[in-house]
Amino acid sequence: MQNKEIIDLRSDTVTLPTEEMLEATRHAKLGDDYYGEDPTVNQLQKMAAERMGKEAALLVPSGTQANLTSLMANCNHGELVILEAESHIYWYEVGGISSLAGLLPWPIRTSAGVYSSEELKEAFRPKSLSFPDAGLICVENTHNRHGGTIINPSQLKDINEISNQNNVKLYMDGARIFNASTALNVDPRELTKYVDNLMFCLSKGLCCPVGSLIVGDQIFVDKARKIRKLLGGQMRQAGIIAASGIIALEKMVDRLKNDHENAKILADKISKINGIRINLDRVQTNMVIFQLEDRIDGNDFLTKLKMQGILALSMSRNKIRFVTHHGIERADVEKTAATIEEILIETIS
Ligand code: TLP
Repeated sequence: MQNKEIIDLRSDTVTLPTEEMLEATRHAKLGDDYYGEDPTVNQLQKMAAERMGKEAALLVPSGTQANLTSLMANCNHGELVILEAESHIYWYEVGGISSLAGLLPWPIRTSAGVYSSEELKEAFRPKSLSFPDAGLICVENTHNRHGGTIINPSQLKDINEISNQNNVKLYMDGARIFNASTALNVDPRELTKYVDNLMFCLSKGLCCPVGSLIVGDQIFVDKARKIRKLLGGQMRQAGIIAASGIIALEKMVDRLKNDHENAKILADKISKINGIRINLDRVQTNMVIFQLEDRIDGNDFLTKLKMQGILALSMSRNKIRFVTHHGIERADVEKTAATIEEILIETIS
């Protein structure tokens, strides 16, 4: 049970499995997935591949492992990977891209998480004895540190053209791809058709306790399976994880629009509060990122918020993130906005 004393807006990763998920876990048919014999895992992987319009899928424990495995399956050691400067792979994955995968991250700074064609073309340097070969372009959809912003199909199409022209693959960290497709009101395949492969997470807005899926063509997924084993991610009766994943894909996607509505309401309310700077155009899915003016101490603000039972995440100095999810209702965002106003009136006066 979610602790309703606390309004936890730090992340959608704090969501708990639903009763239906727990029930499905209890009754899941199991087998040893090393031998490909867990029927529940097989069912989930098949569903995931279909939902994303690709040949095959592979269940891994976490989004971080999905990204690392995919980087290694897509690239040769020593190659260069073009990624966004605020991307999760670059910021939050302990540098596994270089320390474990042996790849050179080549970050491009963008304004909202999407490369323009010019920005991307410039990242490709001419072939030279001195330069490493480019192995991959990564995109993140939705983009976490840019505030849950969406890369739409036409932008993906442009990026895809440049990846083809340069003969490198295109990979999507689609941890929250269903937030993107729900907000755009399109089938996720409208987004995935432009990338070679991707991963998406079950353990965020979809409420599963564990799990991410790597999706792509059969050759890529077979390669990823071996790398998963290398990284210690081969599981056995993983049907106990997959059972929740099946419920997530069947039942938890449509409700993401509630989270998006709540995020918009929250953003709208706090945009009117003195001391806060927020770009409402960036509030496209379930995240609300805002900046506190310099005269306010961000840590002090978070402590006061916590004392009122509200948790948020610091993204950098005075930059705060709220994420709406299954455990957050309309009344919670209203209470949050009112509490922020009280704290800032007291702090500024
Ligand atoms: N993101 C977490 C934190 O690590 C910041 C969060 O609370 O948002 N890709 C993206 C775009 C992500 O946002 C995350 C998790 C991951 C990958 C990694 O997933 P996990 O946590 O399952 O390793």
